[in-house]
Amino acid sequence: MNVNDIKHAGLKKWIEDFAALTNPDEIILADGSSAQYDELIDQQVAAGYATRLNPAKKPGCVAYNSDPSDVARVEKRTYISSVKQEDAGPTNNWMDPTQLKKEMTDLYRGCMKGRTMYIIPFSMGPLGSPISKIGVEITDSAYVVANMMIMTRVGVKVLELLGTDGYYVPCYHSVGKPLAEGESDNGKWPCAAMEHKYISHFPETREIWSYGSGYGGNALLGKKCLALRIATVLARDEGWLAEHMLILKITSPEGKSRFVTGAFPSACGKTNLAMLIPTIPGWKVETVGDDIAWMKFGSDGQLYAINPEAGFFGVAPGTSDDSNRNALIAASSNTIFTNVGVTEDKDIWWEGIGYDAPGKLIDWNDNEWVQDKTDKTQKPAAHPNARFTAPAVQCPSIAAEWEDPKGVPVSAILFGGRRPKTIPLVHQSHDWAHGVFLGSIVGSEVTAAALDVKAGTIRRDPFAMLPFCGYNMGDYFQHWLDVGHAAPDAEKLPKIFYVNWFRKTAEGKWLWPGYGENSRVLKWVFERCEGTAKFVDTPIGIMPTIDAIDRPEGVTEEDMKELLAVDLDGWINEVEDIRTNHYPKFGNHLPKELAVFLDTLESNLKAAK
Ligand code: GTP
Ligand code: SPV
Ligand code: MN
Repeated sequence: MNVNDIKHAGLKKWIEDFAALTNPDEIILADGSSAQYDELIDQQVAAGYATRLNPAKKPGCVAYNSDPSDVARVEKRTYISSVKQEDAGPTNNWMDPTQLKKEMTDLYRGCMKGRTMYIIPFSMGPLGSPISKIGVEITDSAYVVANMMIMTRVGVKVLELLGTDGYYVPCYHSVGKPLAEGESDNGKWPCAAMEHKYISHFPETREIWSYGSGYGGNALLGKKCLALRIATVLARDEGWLAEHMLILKITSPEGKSRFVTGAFPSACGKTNLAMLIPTIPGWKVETVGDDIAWMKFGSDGQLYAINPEAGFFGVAPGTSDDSNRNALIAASSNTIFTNVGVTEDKDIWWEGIGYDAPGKLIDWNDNEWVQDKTDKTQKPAAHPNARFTAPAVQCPSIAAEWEDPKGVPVSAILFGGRRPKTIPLVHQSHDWAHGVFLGSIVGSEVTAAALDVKAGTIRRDPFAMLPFCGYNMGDYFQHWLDVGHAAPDAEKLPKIFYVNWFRKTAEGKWLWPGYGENSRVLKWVFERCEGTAKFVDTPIGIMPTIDAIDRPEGVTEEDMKELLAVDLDGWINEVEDIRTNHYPKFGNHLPKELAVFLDTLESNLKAAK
């Protein structure tokens, strides 16, 4: 099938108009077939953009290296272009939509010259599910097409669902590097200069316009752009939740299963938690999703979650047989690696993969690289935000329900982030509204997942949604409160917890081993849902008693006391920071209910001192 066979007149005209503007050499429809996928990858390998990996070690896999300037999301170039600036709120970049569209139209003019335009019809969520949303991405990047084919459901079936007049979210994407007559990329990753990169969202008209970057969330527009920024707007209007959350299934030794979602900021452990292998005997964890959850009430009054994605775009460094074996297996075939090291026998390697680099590598900058463990200043072979794009079905821990169109019933929601101090291993809210308060105050050390924010510093990242909310974050807090109020049965609302795997000692060592050992905390969460866990009420919320969570090897009773202590002074500083630097940003969009929770927390802490 090609573009001329498209039966949807509106879609056809939209494609023709953009082709007239961008002037590509040819237009190809992504039909979703594996033959087309293979052909695309072969072309890319032949043109020098990608390296085919050793079929005996990594069958069906390729490795790409990006341009060194194009390695992560660019938050400063990401816009929520609502008609009114107030609707984008204090945490988003804003430009007037008319002006932004004019600037971007000038950039798009002729931008696909010398390139192929691909049309990608895709579904976020299982094909035909009432919760799913359809988008069509137009791109001039074959890398984007191949990634979208793993991350979403792509192809002719989506066009069939659209019929002659079905609704889709229109998504424009260009790498922003037209080729002059006879010019070629010479196998180099094409992208535009930083000041020409735009990741733009028009919430009123539900459009996505992206220009200048080929990497991850900037370019795979189904993920952060559609499934979060545009979906948050749809969710607000339609009474549901679109969230930056993993979804997991946990089963007790007695065979009872519950589903848990968790919102942690980028590169703060969602993929790892979703795929964890419990260290506690008899317990089982399975994976429904690792990055995004869409949640709606079912007719039984329960909140149900679906994973709108079909693959994992996971952080590679730190992924090892010890830390996340399921991810390694998921990414052992039919996977695209970006910005990792490649060995001489065409296998992959990265920092924290669990073994030393075998011989000479080609690093993510295309240079020869030999590991020198005596050189503490040696640059890494893999970029810290290097990623694997792997089909979800290949994950050994994938849950049977992962594609169930009605979703999975959610018993508990976790919030968390990287906090070396103050925030305990786990505490629980008293109810939904108090849980919304906990979500609203989440802070985390910044990671390498975004390019232009300073890694290592702590910033507030409410609900792990700071870079992903498509409207005023104050109104988003209110929407969460409203969802609680609208619940058909408050008793059936998920319980809300705040976790922190990232406490450090004064010497900078992890106080908690994390990874599989996090199953101990999940067990307590499970038991809270059952009503069987041991707990105490504290000034910050409900917490496990010191003996409620079995200690992992290497964690002393002293460590456990520190992990589960309420650090009164630390929390008083926290309150002070929220009061001065965080909440005031939202002005009169801050729900009064949340300001009251902050007052109560402060008086609880002062009373306990
Ligand atoms: P995004 O895909 O960017 O949204 O990230 P994510 O939230 O899925 O993070 P991911 O699970 O990929 O983890 C990111 C980094 O955190 C990796 O380097 C992990 O090794 C590390 N990490 C994950 N879980 C833990 C944990 O429990 N303890 C510690 N210390 N590190 C962890
Ligand atoms: C994140 O940064 O949260 C990611 C990677 O999941 S990206 O798709 O680039 O947004
Ligand atoms: Mn993410």
